[in-house]
Amino acid sequence: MSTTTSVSYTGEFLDLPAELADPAQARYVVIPVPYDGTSTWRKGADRGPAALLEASGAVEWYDIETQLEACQAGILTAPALEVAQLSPEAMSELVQQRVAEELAARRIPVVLGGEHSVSIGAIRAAAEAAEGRLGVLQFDAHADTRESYHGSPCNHACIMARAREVADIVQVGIRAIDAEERAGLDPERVFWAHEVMQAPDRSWMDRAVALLPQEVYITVDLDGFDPAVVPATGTPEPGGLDWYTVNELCRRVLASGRTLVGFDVNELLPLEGHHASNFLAAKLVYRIMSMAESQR
Ligand SMILES: [Mn+2]
Repeated sequence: MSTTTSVSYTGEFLDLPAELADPAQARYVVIPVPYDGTSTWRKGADRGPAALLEASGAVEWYDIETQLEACQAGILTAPALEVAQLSPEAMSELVQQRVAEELAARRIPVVLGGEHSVSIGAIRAAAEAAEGRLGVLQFDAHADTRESYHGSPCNHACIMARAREVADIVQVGIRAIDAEERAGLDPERVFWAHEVMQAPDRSWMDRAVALLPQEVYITVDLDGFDPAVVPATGTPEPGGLDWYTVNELCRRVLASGRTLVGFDVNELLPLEGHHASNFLAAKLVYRIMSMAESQR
Protein backbone atom coordinates (compact mmCIF):
# COMPACT_ATOMS: atom_id res chain seq x y z
CA MET A 1 0.00 0.00 0.00
CA SER A 2 2.82 2.36 0.82
CA THR A 3 4.72 1.28 -2.27
CA THR A 4 5.17 4.06 -4.81
CA THR A 5 7.69 4.52 -7.57
CA SER A 6 9.66 6.86 -5.33
CA VAL A 7 10.28 4.22 -2.67
CA SER A 8 12.64 2.25 -4.82
CA TYR A 9 14.37 5.24 -6.38
CA THR A 10 18.10 4.91 -5.87
CA GLY A 11 19.41 7.62 -8.19
CA GLU A 12 21.83 10.45 -7.46
CA PHE A 13 20.88 13.76 -5.92
CA LEU A 14 20.00 16.13 -8.81
CA ASP A 15 20.54 13.22 -11.20
CA LEU A 16 24.11 14.46 -11.55
CA PRO A 17 26.46 12.98 -14.15
CA ALA A 18 29.50 11.10 -12.88
CA GLU A 19 31.90 14.03 -13.33
CA LEU A 20 29.92 16.11 -10.80
CA ALA A 21 29.78 13.20 -8.35
CA ASP A 22 33.46 12.34 -8.28
CA PRO A 23 34.51 11.03 -4.84
CA ALA A 24 37.95 12.61 -5.28
CA GLN A 25 36.50 16.10 -5.74
CA ALA A 26 32.99 16.34 -4.31
CA ARG A 27 32.47 18.86 -1.51
CA TYR A 28 29.10 17.45 -0.41
CA VAL A 29 27.90 13.95 0.32
CA VAL A 30 24.22 13.16 0.58
CA ILE A 31 23.55 10.30 3.01
CA PRO A 32 20.03 8.82 2.94
CA VAL A 33 18.91 7.44 6.30
CA PRO A 34 15.50 5.82 5.75
CA TYR A 35 14.62 5.31 9.42
CA ASP A 36 11.18 5.34 10.98
CA GLY A 37 11.73 3.37 14.16
CA THR A 38 10.38 5.81 16.76
CA SER A 39 7.79 8.02 15.08
CA THR A 40 4.64 8.26 17.13
CA TRP A 41 1.77 9.29 14.86
CA ARG A 42 1.78 8.81 11.08
CA LYS A 43 4.40 6.33 9.85
CA GLY A 44 6.24 6.52 6.55
CA ALA A 45 9.22 8.84 7.04
CA ASP A 46 11.44 5.95 5.95
CA ARG A 47 10.18 6.67 2.42
CA GLY A 48 11.36 10.28 2.67
CA PRO A 49 14.93 10.04 1.36
CA ALA A 50 13.96 8.19 -1.84
CA ALA A 51 11.11 10.63 -2.52
CA LEU A 52 13.42 13.61 -1.97
CA LEU A 53 16.10 12.15 -4.24
CA GLU A 54 13.58 11.39 -6.95
CA ALA A 55 12.18 14.95 -6.78
CA SER A 56 15.69 16.43 -6.86
CA GLY A 57 16.00 15.39 -10.49
CA ALA A 58 13.62 18.25 -11.31
CA VAL A 59 15.57 20.95 -9.40
CA GLU A 60 17.36 23.49 -11.64
CA TRP A 61 21.12 23.45 -11.19
CA TYR A 62 21.31 27.23 -11.50
CA ASP A 63 20.25 29.09 -8.34
CA ILE A 64 18.80 32.52 -9.05
CA GLU A 65 19.48 34.20 -5.70
CA THR A 66 23.13 33.16 -5.48
CA GLN A 67 23.70 33.21 -9.25
CA LEU A 68 25.67 30.00 -9.26
CA GLU A 69 25.50 26.26 -9.89
CA ALA A 70 26.43 24.75 -6.53
CA CYS A 71 26.60 21.28 -8.09
CA GLN A 72 29.86 22.33 -9.76
CA ALA A 73 31.44 21.84 -6.30
CA GLY A 74 30.56 18.15 -6.62
CA ILE A 75 27.84 16.24 -4.78
CA LEU A 76 28.15 12.54 -4.00
CA THR A 77 25.11 10.47 -3.17
CA ALA A 78 25.96 7.64 -0.78
CA PRO A 79 23.99 4.39 -0.69
CA ALA A 80 21.17 4.52 1.87
CA LEU A 81 22.20 3.34 5.33
CA GLU A 82 20.61 0.04 6.27
CA VAL A 83 18.84 1.06 9.42
CA ALA A 84 15.31 -0.33 9.18
CA GLN A 85 15.77 -3.01 11.83
CA LEU A 86 17.98 -1.03 14.21
CA SER A 87 17.15 0.43 17.59
CA PRO A 88 17.38 4.23 17.71
CA GLU A 89 20.64 3.93 19.65
CA ALA A 90 22.24 1.57 17.09
CA MET A 91 20.96 3.73 14.21
CA SER A 92 22.45 6.83 15.84
CA GLU A 93 25.82 5.12 16.24
CA LEU A 94 25.85 4.05 12.60
CA VAL A 95 25.00 7.58 11.41
CA GLN A 96 27.65 9.03 13.70
CA GLN A 97 30.29 6.69 12.29
CA ARG A 98 29.36 7.44 8.65
CA VAL A 99 29.21 11.19 9.18
CA ALA A 100 32.54 11.14 11.03
CA GLU A 101 34.12 9.37 8.04
CA GLU A 102 32.81 12.02 5.67
CA LEU A 103 33.97 14.88 7.90
CA ALA A 104 37.42 13.27 8.09
CA ALA A 105 37.42 13.16 4.28
CA ARG A 106 36.65 16.93 4.35
CA ARG A 107 33.22 16.58 2.82
CA ILE A 108 30.10 18.35 4.04
CA PRO A 109 27.60 15.67 5.08
CA VAL A 110 23.94 16.12 4.17
CA VAL A 111 21.75 13.62 5.99
CA LEU A 112 18.31 12.86 4.58
CA GLY A 113 15.73 11.50 7.03
CA GLY A 114 13.88 9.58 7.94
CA GLU A 115 12.45 10.76 11.18
CA HIS A 116 14.25 13.36 13.24
CA SER A 117 16.21 10.86 15.32
CA VAL A 118 18.57 10.54 12.32
CA SER A 119 20.14 13.86 13.40
CA ILE A 120 21.58 12.69 16.73
CA GLY A 121 24.53 10.78 15.28
CA ALA A 122 25.28 13.48 12.74
CA ILE A 123 25.33 16.23 15.39
CA ARG A 124 27.54 14.17 17.68
CA ALA A 125 30.01 13.55 14.85
CA ALA A 126 30.00 17.24 13.89
CA ALA A 127 30.57 18.29 17.51
CA GLU A 128 33.52 15.91 17.81
CA ALA A 129 35.08 17.15 14.58
CA ALA A 130 34.54 20.84 15.33
CA GLU A 131 37.59 22.92 16.23
CA GLY A 132 35.61 24.94 18.74
CA ARG A 133 32.11 24.77 20.08
CA LEU A 134 29.49 23.58 17.56
CA GLY A 135 26.26 25.50 16.98
CA VAL A 136 23.07 23.71 15.95
CA LEU A 137 20.35 25.70 14.21
CA GLN A 138 17.06 23.82 14.37
CA PHE A 139 13.92 24.48 12.33
CA ASP A 140 11.06 22.55 13.87
CA ALA A 141 7.52 22.76 15.22
CA HIS A 142 8.67 20.76 18.23
CA ALA A 143 11.40 21.52 20.73
CA ASP A 144 12.46 17.84 20.83
CA THR A 145 13.99 18.39 24.27
CA ARG A 146 12.49 15.48 26.17
CA GLU A 147 15.25 13.68 28.06
CA SER A 148 13.77 10.32 27.11
CA TYR A 149 10.66 9.25 25.22
CA HIS A 150 9.07 5.83 24.86
CA GLY A 151 12.08 4.37 26.63
CA SER A 152 14.80 5.80 24.41
CA PRO A 153 17.10 8.83 24.81
CA CYS A 154 17.55 8.68 21.01
CA ASN A 155 13.85 9.03 20.21
CA HIS A 156 12.90 11.72 17.70
CA ALA A 157 11.40 13.71 20.59
CA CYS A 158 14.81 13.90 22.31
CA ILE A 159 17.13 15.00 19.56
CA MET A 160 17.70 18.54 20.81
CA ALA A 161 18.21 17.32 24.37
CA ARG A 162 21.08 15.27 22.95
CA ALA A 163 22.26 18.18 20.78
CA ARG A 164 22.49 20.63 23.67
CA GLU A 165 24.76 18.19 25.50
CA VAL A 166 27.41 18.80 22.85
CA ALA A 167 26.47 22.07 21.12
CA ASP A 168 24.95 25.54 21.47
CA ILE A 169 21.45 25.25 20.07
CA VAL A 170 19.08 27.78 18.51
CA GLN A 171 15.46 26.65 18.01
CA VAL A 172 13.21 28.29 15.41
CA GLY A 173 9.55 27.76 14.59
CA ILE A 174 8.70 25.99 17.84
CA ARG A 175 4.96 25.73 18.58
CA ALA A 176 4.34 22.41 20.34
CA ILE A 177 5.98 21.35 23.61
CA ASP A 178 4.93 19.78 26.88
CA ALA A 179 5.00 21.58 30.23
CA GLU A 180 8.15 19.81 31.41
CA GLU A 181 10.06 20.81 28.29
CA ARG A 182 9.01 24.41 28.77
CA ALA A 183 10.78 24.52 32.12
CA GLY A 184 14.03 23.30 30.60
CA LEU A 185 14.12 25.59 27.56
CA ASP A 186 16.47 28.54 27.38
CA PRO A 187 14.06 31.33 26.38
CA GLU A 188 16.85 33.30 24.71
CA ARG A 189 17.51 30.42 22.34
CA VAL A 190 13.92 29.67 21.37
CA PHE A 191 12.27 31.63 18.56
CA TRP A 192 8.59 30.75 18.86
CA ALA A 193 6.63 30.45 15.63
CA HIS A 194 3.86 32.76 16.83
CA GLU A 195 6.40 35.47 17.62
CA VAL A 196 8.63 35.30 14.56
CA MET A 197 5.76 34.93 12.09
CA GLN A 198 4.05 37.98 13.53
CA ALA A 199 7.18 40.04 14.17
CA PRO A 200 7.14 43.51 12.62
CA ASP A 201 10.60 43.00 11.13
CA ARG A 202 13.41 40.46 10.89
CA SER A 203 15.62 41.81 13.69
CA TRP A 204 14.99 38.56 15.55
CA MET A 205 17.17 36.88 12.93
CA ASP A 206 20.14 38.99 14.01
CA ARG A 207 19.67 37.76 17.58
CA ALA A 208 19.44 34.16 16.38
CA VAL A 209 22.61 34.42 14.29
CA ALA A 210 24.52 36.05 17.16
CA LEU A 211 23.80 33.04 19.41
CA LEU A 212 25.64 30.68 17.04
CA PRO A 213 29.38 30.01 17.29
CA GLN A 214 31.64 29.84 14.22
CA GLU A 215 30.86 26.28 13.16
CA VAL A 216 27.20 25.56 12.49
CA TYR A 217 25.15 22.46 11.77
CA ILE A 218 21.61 23.00 10.49
CA THR A 219 18.82 20.52 11.19
CA VAL A 220 15.57 21.05 9.32
CA ASP A 221 12.54 19.14 10.54
CA LEU A 222 10.12 19.82 7.70
CA ASP A 223 7.27 20.21 10.20
CA GLY A 224 8.89 23.54 11.07
CA PHE A 225 7.20 24.75 7.89
CA ASP A 226 3.50 25.51 7.99
CA PRO A 227 1.42 22.48 6.93
CA ALA A 228 0.06 24.62 4.07
CA VAL A 229 3.65 24.77 2.79
CA VAL A 230 4.67 21.18 3.65
CA PRO A 231 1.66 18.93 4.29
CA ALA A 232 3.73 15.77 3.79
CA THR A 233 5.06 15.29 7.30
CA GLY A 234 4.11 13.04 10.19
CA THR A 235 3.12 15.54 12.87
CA PRO A 236 1.88 18.71 11.17
CA GLU A 237 1.28 21.73 13.43
CA PRO A 238 -0.54 24.85 12.24
CA GLY A 239 1.07 28.26 12.36
CA GLY A 240 4.46 27.37 10.93
CA LEU A 241 7.28 28.97 8.99
CA ASP A 242 7.18 29.86 5.33
CA TRP A 243 9.72 29.23 2.58
CA TYR A 244 11.29 32.69 2.60
CA THR A 245 11.70 32.86 6.37
CA VAL A 246 13.65 29.60 6.48
CA ASN A 247 15.74 30.61 3.47
CA GLU A 248 16.50 34.07 4.83
CA LEU A 249 17.69 32.86 8.21
CA CYS A 250 19.95 30.26 6.59
CA ARG A 251 21.25 32.95 4.25
CA ARG A 252 22.03 35.30 7.13
CA VAL A 253 23.82 32.60 9.11
CA LEU A 254 26.06 31.79 6.16
CA ALA A 255 26.51 35.41 5.08
CA SER A 256 27.74 36.17 8.62
CA GLY A 257 30.88 34.19 7.81
CA ARG A 258 29.95 31.14 9.85
CA THR A 259 31.06 27.74 8.59
CA LEU A 260 28.47 25.17 7.53
CA VAL A 261 29.83 21.83 8.77
CA GLY A 262 26.81 19.75 7.80
CA PHE A 263 23.05 19.69 7.70
CA ASP A 264 20.03 17.46 7.51
CA VAL A 265 16.50 17.61 6.20
CA ASN A 266 14.16 15.16 7.84
CA GLU A 267 10.56 14.11 8.55
CA LEU A 268 9.41 14.05 4.92
CA LEU A 269 6.48 11.64 4.81
CA PRO A 270 5.62 11.32 1.12
CA LEU A 271 1.91 11.43 0.32
CA GLU A 272 0.41 9.57 -2.59
CA GLY A 273 -0.50 11.99 -5.38
CA HIS A 274 1.27 14.97 -3.77
CA HIS A 275 4.79 15.78 -4.89
CA ALA A 276 5.19 19.47 -3.93
CA SER A 277 6.55 18.66 -0.46
CA ASN A 278 9.10 16.22 -1.88
CA PHE A 279 10.25 18.88 -4.29
CA LEU A 280 10.44 21.59 -1.60
CA ALA A 281 12.63 19.31 0.52
CA ALA A 282 14.95 18.65 -2.43
CA LYS A 283 15.08 22.32 -3.36
CA LEU A 284 15.85 23.30 0.24
CA VAL A 285 18.80 20.90 0.33
CA TYR A 286 20.16 22.47 -2.83
CA ARG A 287 19.43 26.06 -1.70
CA ILE A 288 21.47 25.51 1.49
CA MET A 289 24.33 24.19 -0.64
CA SER A 290 23.97 27.20 -2.95
CA MET A 291 24.05 29.65 -0.05
CA ALA A 292 27.13 27.94 1.39
CA GLU A 293 28.87 28.01 -2.00
CA SER A 294 28.13 31.71 -2.48
CA GLN A 295 30.25 32.45 0.61
CA ARG A 296 33.33 30.70 -0.79
MN1 LIG B 1 9.09 18.21 14.63
